Amino acid sequence: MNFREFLEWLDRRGKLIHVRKPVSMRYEVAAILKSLDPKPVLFHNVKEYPGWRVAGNVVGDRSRMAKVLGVSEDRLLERMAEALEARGEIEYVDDPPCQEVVVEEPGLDKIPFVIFGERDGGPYMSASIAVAHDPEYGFNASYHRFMRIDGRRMVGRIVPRHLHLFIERGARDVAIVVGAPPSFLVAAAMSPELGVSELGIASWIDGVRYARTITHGLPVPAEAEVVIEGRFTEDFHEEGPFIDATGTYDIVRMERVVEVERITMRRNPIFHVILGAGSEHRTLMGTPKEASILREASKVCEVLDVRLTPGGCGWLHAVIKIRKRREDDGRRAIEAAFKAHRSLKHVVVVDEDIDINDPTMVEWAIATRVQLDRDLILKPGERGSSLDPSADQVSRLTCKAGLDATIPLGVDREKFIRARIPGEGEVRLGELTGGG
Ligand SMILES: [Mn+2]
Repeated sequence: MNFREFLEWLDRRGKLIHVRKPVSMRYEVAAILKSLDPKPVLFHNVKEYPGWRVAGNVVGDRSRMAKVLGVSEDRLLERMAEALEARGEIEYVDDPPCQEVVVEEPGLDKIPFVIFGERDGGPYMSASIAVAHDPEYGFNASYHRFMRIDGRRMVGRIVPRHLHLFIERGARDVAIVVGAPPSFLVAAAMSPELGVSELGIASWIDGVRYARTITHGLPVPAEAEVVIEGRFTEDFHEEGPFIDATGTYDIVRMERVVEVERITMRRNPIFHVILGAGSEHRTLMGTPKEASILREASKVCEVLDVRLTPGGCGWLHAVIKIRKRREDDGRRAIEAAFKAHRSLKHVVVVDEDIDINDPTMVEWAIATRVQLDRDLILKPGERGSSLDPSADQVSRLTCKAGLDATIPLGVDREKFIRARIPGEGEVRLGELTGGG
């Protein structure tokens, strides 16, 4: 399924909100996406960019992500963990839809970049996936926001992961995909080990096929809406501020400038916008990490489920539900979670009777099952997320902590189990007030 087919699928189910009134890419689109979050929205008329449509909040929740992976929601993490291990082939097609329109004199000022907030460093694209090649490690696909500098140049935030390494090793050619097939949106959000291609994972998920970019022959999804072909230059430019997953402004950094060489697109293109700190951002970013934690912690104890919680920005806080068999299962799960997700800051381990989708229940477990001198693991001086304003955002040094909120073994469990009142949950207000 390609990007517009996914929107059509949402539309058939009555989920897609069509905004036909002209809207501005300066604040207005972002404000609407935020107000309607996580509902998917298609903007038919953007004031500054005639001819474009813009879509946001697309893969905005777990059920939509499960649909992309072809499973029910309860199998989402399991399937995602399988995808992380998958090795798919990159197959090419001729005459790809993503090259229906070829712009040889590219002007980034004609592409609907967004201004999200008042302090934004410039107009941004946020659903942009960079494809690059390394002779030893193959093809990599990863999300990077890009800020427009002028008609030919932009600057992206290249966090020190695979693409960063490729550039250090000499890679300069880049293809930036916007409006990718959902399986590619999901695969590019994963962090398989170096040398495992996210492109192969996308084709494993639902058979995505690729086109070769005209300028450099890099593989991009054949049915992508827009492809920006360019090069990383030797120039650096300020990047930021930008509202990131924490909902706070990320700091300004000097980043490498990309020069655009050619733009290709489908006819009547749809530009994808990911709202920073919105549900789509957090779902795409966080769910693959939940799967990584599930996989790693399952090596040391029986893990039933994992969530990166909304209050923890879908990134910094994990809750792990286990079936406890040994006294140190909680501690083992905590250590495994930090190993699986390097940006994780706080993790809470709970028993199987706790609903990990309910923050109140998780807090209740902390309130009634924890003694901090026994159950808290503190890990100062660790390298964590660059997004956390309370940490050192340059060195990324932070204090991590794990909390084992499981019931100790060898105690009277009855003391810890939530008491139930017979008939609770079955009361119908209408029947009580109906009179008679
Ligand atoms: Mn990678």
